[in-house]
Parts: sequence; C-alpha cells; structure tokens
Amino acid sequence: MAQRETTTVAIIGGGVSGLTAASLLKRSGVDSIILESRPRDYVEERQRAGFVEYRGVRMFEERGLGHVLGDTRANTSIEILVDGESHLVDQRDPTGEAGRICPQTLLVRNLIADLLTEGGDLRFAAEDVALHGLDSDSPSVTYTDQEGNPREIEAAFVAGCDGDHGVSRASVPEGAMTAYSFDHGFSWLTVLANAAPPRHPLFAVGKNGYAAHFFRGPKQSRFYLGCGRDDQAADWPEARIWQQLKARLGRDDLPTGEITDIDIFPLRSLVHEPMTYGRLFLLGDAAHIISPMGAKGMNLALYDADVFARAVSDYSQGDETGLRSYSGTCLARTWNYQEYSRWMTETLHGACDGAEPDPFLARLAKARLNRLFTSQAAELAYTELALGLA
Ligand code: RFL
Repeated sequence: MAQRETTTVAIIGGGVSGLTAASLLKRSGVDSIILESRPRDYVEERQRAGFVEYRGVRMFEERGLGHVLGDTRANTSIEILVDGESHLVDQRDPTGEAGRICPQTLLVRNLIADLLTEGGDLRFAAEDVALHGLDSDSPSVTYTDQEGNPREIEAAFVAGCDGDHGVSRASVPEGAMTAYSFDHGFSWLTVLANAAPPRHPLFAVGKNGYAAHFFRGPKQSRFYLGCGRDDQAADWPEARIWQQLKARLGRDDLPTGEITDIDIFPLRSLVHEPMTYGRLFLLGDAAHIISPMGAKGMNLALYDADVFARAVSDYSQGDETGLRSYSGTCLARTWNYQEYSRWMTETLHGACDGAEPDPFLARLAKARLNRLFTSQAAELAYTELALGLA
C-alpha cells in the first residue's frame, strides 16, 4: 500500500525550471514537492548552459534570490570575429544593466542549497514516477522512493519540469498537444575543456566555418564547432579539434587543456502547444527545445518558472487568470526567442564560407552582421532580445 501525502504543487524534475519554480513558490508561501529521478551529485555536476539573461537576474533579485547567481560577472559585451576581424557588441541596456555569465551547474547547486536551507521538499533518485488524473480536480503522482517504498502524492497542480524525454509530456493523451519542430540543417561539435575561458563570449565566422568559445569556470571553457551533418565524435580526434579551433578562432596561441566531454548534436527546435493539459503545466525543455545558438534554453526555463509560480500564488489568493493565460504567455516568449535563435543561426552559419555555401545568402548574412556592427538601433534591438527585455 503506497504511503499518501498531499501538497499544492507536485514538481516532476529537479533541474533549472523545477528548482526555480519551487524556490519562487516557497517565497510566496506555497508548498511543493520535487521528485527528481537522478541522484543529487549527478544533477549538481551536469554541465550545460552558461548565461542568465538580465530578465532572469532581475527576477532572482526581486524575489530575494539574488544569491543563487553567486559571485558571477556581468556579461557586458560579446565578441564576433568575422574573417578574423573583431567586433564587440554591447550587451547592456541603456541604463547599463546586463545579464550574468553563470554556469548552469553553479545555478543548480545554489538553488538546491537554498531550497534545502529554506525547508523545501526535494526528493532525489525517485523511480517509476507516474502521473494520474491530470484532467480531474485532484491529480496525483506515484513513485518509488530511495528505499524502494511505493509513495503517492495528491496535488492541486502538477508541474512537468522533466525535460524533453521526461514522463510529464508523455502522460498527455495523443492529440491534446501539437508539436512544431524544425531542423536547422547544421550540427555542432561541443567540447568541454579545462582551458582558460575567453574575456568575452566569443563567436567566430569565416572560411573555416563556425566556432564559439564560452566561459564555464575560471579554468574551464565550452567550445562549439560547426561540423558535418553526419559527423561522428570519432571523426574529431583531439588534434583536429584544437587545430580547427585555432584556425576558426584566429589564435595560434589559443590555450588548450584536457578535454572532459565531447558531443555532436544537430541544431533543432521544438515547441508543444498548448503548454498545459488539465492540471498539468509544462515548464522548460518539457514544453520547448531551442537551438543553443542564442543561449535561451535555460532562460526560457527560468521564465516559465516565474510565470507559473506567480500564477499559482495568485490562484491561492483566489485569482485564476494567471493559470488560464499561462500557456499563451509562455508561448509568446518562446516563439520570440525561437525567432531570435533562428536569426542568429542563419546569420552566423550563413556568413561562413563552409561546406556548400550559398554565395548569395552568405552575402546577405554578412550584410546583417554589418548592420549589427554599424547601426546603434540594430545593436539595441539585438541587445533587448539578448537581455530578455523584448
Ligand atoms: P533540465 O535542466 O534538463 O531538468 C530536467 C530534470 O528532470 C529530470 N527528469 C526526471 N525527474 C523525475 N522523473 C522523470 N521521469 C524524469 N525525467 C527527467 C532530469 O534528471 C533533470 O534533472 O530541464 P529544464 O528545467 O527544462 O531546464 C532546461 C535547461 O536545462 C536547458 O534548456 C539548457 O541546459 C539548454 N542548454 C543551453 N541553454 C542555454 O540557455 N544556453 C546554453 O548555452 C545552453 N547550452 C544546453 C546547452 C543544453 C545542453 N544539453 C541538453 C545537452 C548545452 C548542452 C550540451
């Protein structure tokens, strides 16, 4: 017989969106239980994104959670190298505010620590999580705890924060949501290395193809290399990786170091509409995947968590409008960011004279970049999106 409990929000998944939703709910006096399938050390070590837009910084600060961003530095500009020529693009709004260079691992670790300090209920290594009665007024979640005991949680709402391959969206009956997907036609080789990070987030386009270099720690970098659609990791021995990075980033003296992770993935985007089914609300990657080009995946997860937590808090005060408009509000931002990410992907890849270039489109891409470098209005429009203010 399963042990039964009740809570206001059962949160499935303890990644960025689940942890942030729980922390914001806690600040509003709303209780929740997070069920995370992985052990704590795995979740805390998982390397991914590295940038929190200014909108997210402001959200954490306004809700008394500014400390979860740690001692991270402001992202005041990005550098774009075009055929070896450097251009700095300002990343501050007109009042000087900027986002933060904040590795996802640091944010996740700090959110977990904060939640546990505040008495939050976060359960790791929860197995066999299953959702029930989502279209009823009293949904529930069953799972097996770390000791192997069957458990059941009744909740007013279920927050599906368990990513693209989680159980939440898979529990929605077929036909209740529509998936819109897009393949950008490019793949990236992604490399994590114990090598000195760049001064600014660095993007490079040119005859050798696309590359990028980002901060992931004082002595840690993430690199991206545009690569062939069907390339395998075996096609990229370390010597080739460093040789290509040096050529594309235009630095023979690029600091190298031990490579700790290599992966190849196609750039794809995916949006599920609507983001709700009955009492289930999807947040973050469970609802949408965005190509990493604009660094918006983690930021969309933070936005969804903000909108959802406010809506549940309003509901507890008798106002249901936030919950009803949740999907529409989040989808508007999702599509705006999908457009931004597509613009960057087309522009930066298009401006490379890589494999099978289209010379006409390559010239259009360079014209777009030139406009970004020479028009203040174009730079401001770009920065508004980068900061999450548009
Ligand atoms: P998360 O952070 O993946 O958290 C989902 C959590 O759900 C758990 N889970 C389950 N729990 C219970 N029951 C189940 N059945 C479960 N199934 C899964 C998982 O263990 C996990 O802890 O999703 P969330 O919260 O939606 O947050 C989304 C972001 O993590 C994601 O969008 C970004 O990491 C994407 N992303 C990047 N975003 C950026 O903004 N900038 C970047 O530079 C950037 N780089 C990246 C990325 C994602 C990468 N991936 C996915 C490999 C680089 C990489 C390499």
